[in-house]
Amino acid sequence: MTNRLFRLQEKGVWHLPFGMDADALIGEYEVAGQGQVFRFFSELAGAEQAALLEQAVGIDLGEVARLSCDWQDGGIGDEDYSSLQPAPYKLHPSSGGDASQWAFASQIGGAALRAGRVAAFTVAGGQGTRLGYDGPKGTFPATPVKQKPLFQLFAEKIRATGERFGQCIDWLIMTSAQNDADTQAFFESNDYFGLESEQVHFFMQGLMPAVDDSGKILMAGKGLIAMSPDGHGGSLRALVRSGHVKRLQAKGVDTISYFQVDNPLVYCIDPVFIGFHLQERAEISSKMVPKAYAGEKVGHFCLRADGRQVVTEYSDLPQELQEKRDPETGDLYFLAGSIAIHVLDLEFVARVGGVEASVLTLPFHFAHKKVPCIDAEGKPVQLTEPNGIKFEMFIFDSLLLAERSLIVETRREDEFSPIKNAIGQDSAESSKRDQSAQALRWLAAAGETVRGIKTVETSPLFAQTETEFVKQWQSLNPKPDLMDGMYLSENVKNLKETS
Ligand code: UD2
Repeated sequence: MTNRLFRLQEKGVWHLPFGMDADALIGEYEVAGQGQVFRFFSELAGAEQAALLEQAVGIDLGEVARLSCDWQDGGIGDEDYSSLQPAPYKLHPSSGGDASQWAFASQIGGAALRAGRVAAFTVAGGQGTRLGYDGPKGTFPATPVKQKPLFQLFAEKIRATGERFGQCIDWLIMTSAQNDADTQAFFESNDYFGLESEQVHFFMQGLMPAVDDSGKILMAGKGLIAMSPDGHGGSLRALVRSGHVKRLQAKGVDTISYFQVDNPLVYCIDPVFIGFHLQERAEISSKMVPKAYAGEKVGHFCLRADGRQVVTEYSDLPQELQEKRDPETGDLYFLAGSIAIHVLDLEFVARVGGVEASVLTLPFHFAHKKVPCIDAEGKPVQLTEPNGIKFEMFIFDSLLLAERSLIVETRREDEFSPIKNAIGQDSAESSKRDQSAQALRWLAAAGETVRGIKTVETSPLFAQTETEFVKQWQSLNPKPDLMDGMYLSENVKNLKETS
């Protein structure tokens, strides 16, 4: 069924796709035991009726019924965790990996970038509830000196990589119904942060209805189904449905560099990572860092007894396994933490996200949450505890569907310091500190003494890696004075912030 309702009213009957009319759709809901969705239909104005029908026609009632049964049967949490082993990964040179392999991978990735085979992809549909920020998370001020919003930082990284490899790199941004308009307006009012508007592509992720414990679809209002985003795993479906997979394939793109909206340190398009991915002919590749501590809120890369790699989320892996140590090294046994950076093969996206992918779809996870809703009288329910189940797909579950996958180590200080919480760990404060620390390490690598300096920011247009930085810095003549609050821009202006 398509999401689009033909907005045609003839003799009082709303005509739906494939010859289905409103009465037939309402009948379908009744047969499925979901008649409550249309309980107040006759009280609604014409436009409200149309809006409800449009919402209803996009819901796959069979899928909702199946998921509700799964939830009632205890969810998908029947994994045999005791048989899990740590997944193997490619060691970073700083951990003993072979530096020559990394150099070779960089050449392969660089060639793919020069050939225009790579697009960038950000999932930005989340609501940022933990951060307590009112607005799309990508608009959040994230950098230590300039307070650049996350979207600007990523735009500059993509621009820098594009300039380096002589390509106008496409950037796909997945939004959700809640933040799409604000996100697009933000880019427009900021002139796309130096990118061409044609290279930035927004599309909305899908929605799923929330249900109560008995599988009944909850209503947010008399004419409004309680819907919520279908998780970042929904991006695969949305990429296909939005037409971007076909469009990218037509222009010769076959590789997508995926990252989340919350991590200012991410190397958005890493030639080495892309090179490894292509060399291994992987369908999905993932970056890992050794977990900082047992309870760190990241997924764990594990190997199942059938040889498949999986990510087991922090909320699923039993605590004793999260804390288990390797008796020989003393390291955490499940050391490899997922930082949600992937490279995806576009054919794989088409296969897993395609409409015909009934067998090959991602599983849904269940979140028991407080879902604002109305009761049988149409009155708002006062919620004291979770009343509903939300369904979400996770991108990393596509590992289970991949013929070939790869995990590559990166250094936390180079690439992972997300902004998730208002204060403390993984907050703007901790991330800004880590961004400054990176710039200071790069200055030290360039031979400078950085004692007494705490806050420094480097524009991605100046350098994106330590190697680039050292080269750039050494080419500066004269060099700027080192000082706290220094900003190294594209052309090394405005070195000292005044505000
Ligand atoms: C995610 C991973 C975790 C680890 C961590 C690293 C999950 C379930 N867990 O944890 O294993 O890798 O990140 O930082 O992903 N998003 C959407 N649409 C949605 C939901 C989320 O676009 O419907 C985006 C969201 O905007 C953000 C990203 O997905 O960019 C992560 O979402 P999250 O904050 O819910 O994930 P988190 O921090 O629990």
